[in-house]
Parts: sequence; C-alpha cells; structure tokens
Amino acid sequence: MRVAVLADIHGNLPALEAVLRGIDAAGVDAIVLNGDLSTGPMPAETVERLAELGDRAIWVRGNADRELVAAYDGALNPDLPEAGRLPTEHGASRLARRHRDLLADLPLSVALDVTGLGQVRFCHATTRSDTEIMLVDSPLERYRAAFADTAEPTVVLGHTHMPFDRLADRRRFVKPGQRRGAVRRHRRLLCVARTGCGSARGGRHTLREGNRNRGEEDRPGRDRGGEGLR
Ligand SMILES: [Mn+2]
Repeated sequence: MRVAVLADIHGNLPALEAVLRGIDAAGVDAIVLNGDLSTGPMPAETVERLAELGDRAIWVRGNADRELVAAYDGALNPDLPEAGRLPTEHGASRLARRHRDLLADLPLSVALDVTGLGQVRFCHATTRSDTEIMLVDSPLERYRAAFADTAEPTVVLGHTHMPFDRLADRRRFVKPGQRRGAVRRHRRLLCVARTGCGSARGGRHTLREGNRNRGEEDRPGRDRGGEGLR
C-alpha cells in the first residue's frame, strides 16, 4: 500500500488541513497518524477532523496523547514541565468524552507493508517508549537497544520534530519532514500551543528557544525547551 505519515500535528488544524489537501492530491491508501495529534491550540477540532478520515487513518500513540487522556481522566502527570502542562490542561478542558476515547488505548507502534519498502514499523518515539529521544546523531548502541525487538528493516519515527533519514544497526530510520509553509503561516497558533495561550510575542520567543534547544537534547542535564509538546 501507499501511505502518508503525519506526526506531531499537535492540534494545529489549519496546518493539518493544508497537509491533507496535498495528501488527497497524491492519492494514498492509508494515512499513518504517528502520535502527538491533539495537544495544542485546537485539540477537539483536530481529533474530529482526524476521525473523519475513517478507515484511511491508522493511529499511533504519542506521549502527548497519553498525557492528554490522563489529564482528562483527572490524573495529570505532576512531573510535566510547564511547557507541557499548560497545553495538556488546555486540551483536556476542550475534549469531549468521544475524543478522549479515540485517543485512549492507541498502539505504541504499527507495522504495514509499504509499496517499494516492504515491512515498515511506525512509532512515535521508539518501539519501546513514547518519550525516548532518537536523533540523527544518536549512537548506534542507542538505536540497537531501543529497537532490539523490532523485526522490520525500516522504521518511521516522530516526536522530536527534526527530520532525518539514516541507517543504524542494519536498519533504516526515517523522520518525515515539516510542511514548512503551513507551519510558517500558522506560527502564531503553534506559539499559543507552546505557551498555553500566552501572548503572541511571548509565544514567538518561546518557539525560537524551543527550536534552538532541540539540537542539544542529548546533553545530560540540558533544560529542554518546549519538551512538553514533543
Ligand atoms: Mn512526542
């Protein structure tokens, strides 16, 4: 089958709509929703739109989806940093029960037979964790350990918002790229999500800080800007 992969939509409905128009034009058999779907500025509307995809959509759980369901259930993770807590609380306040139920119990990963690639494993972070951070320059040992139980020769990831395509431990790992135009046009929305309805100016500042910090995530003790939205 031919598939499109969307990861880290984070409640950005206008960007999602733009990407879906491109997907419709491309013609695919399935759309993999590779986690962190709803937590952001338009959480309920985004889940509604994704649900409209029906059987074309193949859902995978992200850490933000898990945290959002927990918050809806009154069990907000007390260890979430503020950058994650604020949009999670916002999302939980907007969801209806049917949205919560859609996001609950999603699989940590799925495998599909993709045209031209064969068996492909899709997961948000790794196949053993929805929060583990894998970067283009993470050591081979980390890839080997994180995907020790993965049989497929190709793995598609999300979570860090940083695209790459590399070989590691005899496997190909791909993080899809950004729909940059859509992201730019809706930067303000992304900023509101990141700051929990803060001012636009403060939001832009926070977004830039988050981008700058992402390249340094692997450093021990690093304070990770914007971590909560990954
Ligand atoms: Mn994530």
